[in-house]
Amino acid sequence: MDKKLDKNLQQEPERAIVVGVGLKKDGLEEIKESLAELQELVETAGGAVIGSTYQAVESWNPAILIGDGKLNEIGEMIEATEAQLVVFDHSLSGVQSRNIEERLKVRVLDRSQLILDIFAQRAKSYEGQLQVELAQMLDQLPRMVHAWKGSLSRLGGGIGTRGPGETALEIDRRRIHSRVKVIRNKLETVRKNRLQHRALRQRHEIASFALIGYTNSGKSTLLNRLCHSQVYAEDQLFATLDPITRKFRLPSGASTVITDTVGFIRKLPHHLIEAFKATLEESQDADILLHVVDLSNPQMAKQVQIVKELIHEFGWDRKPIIHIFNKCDKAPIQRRFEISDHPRTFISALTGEGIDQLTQLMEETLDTLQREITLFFPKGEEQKIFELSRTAKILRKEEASTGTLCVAHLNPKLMNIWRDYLS
Ligand SMILES: Nc1nc2c(ncn2[C@@H]2O[C@H](COP(=O)(O)OP(=O)(O)OP(=O)(O)O)[C@@H](O)[C@H]2O)c(=O)[nH]1
Ligand SMILES: [Mg+2]
Repeated sequence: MDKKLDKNLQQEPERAIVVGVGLKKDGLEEIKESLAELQELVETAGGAVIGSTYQAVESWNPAILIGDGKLNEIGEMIEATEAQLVVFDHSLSGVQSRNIEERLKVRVLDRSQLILDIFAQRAKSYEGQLQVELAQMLDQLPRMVHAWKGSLSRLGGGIGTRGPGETALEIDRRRIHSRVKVIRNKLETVRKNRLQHRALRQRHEIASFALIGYTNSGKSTLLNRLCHSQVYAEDQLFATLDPITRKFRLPSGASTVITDTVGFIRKLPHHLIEAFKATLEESQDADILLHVVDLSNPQMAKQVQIVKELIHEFGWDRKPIIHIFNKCDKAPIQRRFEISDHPRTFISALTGEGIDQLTQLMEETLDTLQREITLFFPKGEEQKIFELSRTAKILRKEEASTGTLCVAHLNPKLMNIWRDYLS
């Protein structure tokens, strides 16, 4: 399957060398796994990986991140392979990228910049594009500060060296700051619109699920399977960027919605998380999270851990989570025994295996969610209140001239049954 983006199909892919780097104390395994993923990211961005190397360091080198010898070795690789780009699997400060670029004489990127580049290519919606631009600006700002400090120390500072550099930098920084402000304002407007839509949905008390999980785990494929939709699902990282919501009917007939959103990845740039807050809010509002895991991926355990850490960071721990182990069709059966998460289900979004059990589990989990709901029974229909009291707990009743207001504990299934009376 072609992993490149349409835009790059016509062009010669950029020739890249990827460099894994980590601290010795974290172990080589982590460096290698993350590097394999970086390679996929480069391919997703439209590049061709023609060389790869890694180093475990005792501590970070503030000037060039890695060891001097390693950098020379990369220089030799570039000569031998005619690489045009070197991508580091760790964030680089402004000083570090500039020093490395000077030494290697090719373009240098770090993992964050690469992910941002993919996002920039993927963003289709107005909001998505604004979010990516914001992330890029936020990513650039600290690099500029460091580059400036670095250049001062390199020049030895002093009279005559500071003025122009500082002014140029200050102008650039001010320009970025004001652009950041403009984008934030625009995003706020989009967000308000979105909130209005959501409020409407909540007024109708439609229960909602959010698909979350590591990138490429099969979230969009599952959405398509459940909702008979045809959203973009591909064997590439970050196929989905903009959140998509589709209607979904539970086996009992209750109407719900499912939202699919951007996938997670290790070392996700923090600016991206901040910029994508609005998108992530869609998941934040869901009643139940559907954590989709690629059971067939050799790095499954690590991927689950990353997603759990992010769930914690976003404060979603208190939401009910269904763990969905996907790609059963191609995972070795014994992998199922490595799992301890509950509630869980094993499926294949591709073949449809286990989908009935999943929808059953979604229904059962929703049933456990009770909410305080206000219903209104017009004059003449008060006998319905007795009917309601047989299946739901009525908390309060208030008589008015036109009918009776009732506050009751309802689960989504009951909400659906009583939808005509929801006030
Ligand atoms: N064999 C197999 N492949 C699957 C299954 N589910 C999804 N895939 C494949 O996995 C790849 C990724 O699927 P997506 O649905 O795009 O994954 P995603 O989680 O939405 O990915 P992002 O949007 O990139 O975060 C596609 O090539 C799917 O065809 C499955 O159950 N079995
Ligand atoms: Mg997707």
